Amino acid sequence: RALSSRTVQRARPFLRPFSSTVSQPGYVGATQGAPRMTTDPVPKISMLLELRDKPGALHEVLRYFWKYDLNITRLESRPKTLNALGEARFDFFVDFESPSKNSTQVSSLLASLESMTTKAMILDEKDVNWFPRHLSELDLIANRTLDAGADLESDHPGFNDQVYRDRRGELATVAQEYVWNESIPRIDYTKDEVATWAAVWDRMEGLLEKHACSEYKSSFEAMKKHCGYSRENIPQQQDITDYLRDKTGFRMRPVAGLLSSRDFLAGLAFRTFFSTQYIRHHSMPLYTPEPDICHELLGHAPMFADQDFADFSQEIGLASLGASDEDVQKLAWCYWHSVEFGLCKEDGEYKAYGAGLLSSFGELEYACADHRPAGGTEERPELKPWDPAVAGVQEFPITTYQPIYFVAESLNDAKSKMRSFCEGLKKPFLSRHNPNTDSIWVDRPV
Ligand code: HBI
Ligand code: FE
Repeated sequence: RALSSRTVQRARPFLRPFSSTVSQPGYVGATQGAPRMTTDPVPKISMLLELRDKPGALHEVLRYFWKYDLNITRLESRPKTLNALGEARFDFFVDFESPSKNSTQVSSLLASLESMTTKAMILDEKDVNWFPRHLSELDLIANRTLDAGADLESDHPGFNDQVYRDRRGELATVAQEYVWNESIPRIDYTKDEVATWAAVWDRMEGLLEKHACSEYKSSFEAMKKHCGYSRENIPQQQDITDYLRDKTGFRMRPVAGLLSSRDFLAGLAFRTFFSTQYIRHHSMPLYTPEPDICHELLGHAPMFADQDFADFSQEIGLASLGASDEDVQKLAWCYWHSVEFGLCKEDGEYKAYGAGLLSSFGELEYACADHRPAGGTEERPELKPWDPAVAGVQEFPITTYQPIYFVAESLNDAKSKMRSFCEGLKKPFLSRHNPNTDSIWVDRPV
């Protein structure tokens, strides 16, 4: 069994003072070289190695540091959960002295380690993108909307309606002025707005009963009781937040419009869902080209009352913090194929847990209806088992129904597959959320 951090840090705390002396200048570690008596600190390189959990795995790897005369100053291990194939792995963080990461010794070391590790990388702090560390720092990203929140495209149903445009401007301002520790302003929705909400409600209610997953249905019922969900009333974000915070610690936060994937996913790391407050144009109550309150409150909000789903969403958010652009895209595509369009199995039937489905009467039916081969020429979507490695690179259309849906065995299965996938991403540090301080804890300096 590979050395576990528990063995080192808990069972033998007395070893700690000794291990720290290893990094003192002048100490001769496991190198063959002559003792160095200089007091100049030698530059250090940090490396992440992922190893299979088997006897001797660490020993095999460490030999090469010795072989290339690289002096190790710190060694830390961290067990990982089983990967998709059920294999146990360990991450090892190794610091060693070297004047440059481009030296021949370091290149030789990397080349040698390639074949005996499942991942070997130099951790370069300059590569880490900035990310919020505390809930209050969501204020710094909340207004970086891609559109201004109120500028409508010429093909938007409300483009020629000045009253609608003014209202959009007003609600955009409410969102832009919101500060993280205030309570969320209550919106006094107009009669017309409530009528649009009711039109969507009437079309969705029966379909949700038939095709929504059981977690959604029970939360939805509870939210009718506790947060003002009804066909005559558009619920308020603060009431939903109060309810969700008791259930799963999730909260809503107003946003004026679309955020970049990176900014939007960062909110999820803090169990925060950026939610619009405006409603679609009344001329087309069953269509919206952008997220609106019907999508956020009917599609997303009830799902965040489920613990597995809440954890699943936060998992994507935590993985996105400081990730490369490439990995953020993968996570955004996973989000799309799950949080927006995910299906799960329930007693042999396909049920929706994705908000894009739960708020679209046409597509909900299309995605969940009988999946036996159609008799005629009717188009049928393809179903694939939920696998983040596949979903993360699966392209999708945004203006038509999805040609492919990913099906999870359960929300718990969706979560554990997501967790293993996130652990496999090349990220030089691990981030966790501390709900007591609303901050992100990172396991090494970045
Ligand atoms: N921004 N405001 C907002 N709402 C979303 O639902 C949203 C977003 N930005 C990106 C996004 N969704 C997803 O499509 C993924 O890119 C994460
Ligand atoms: Fe959405």
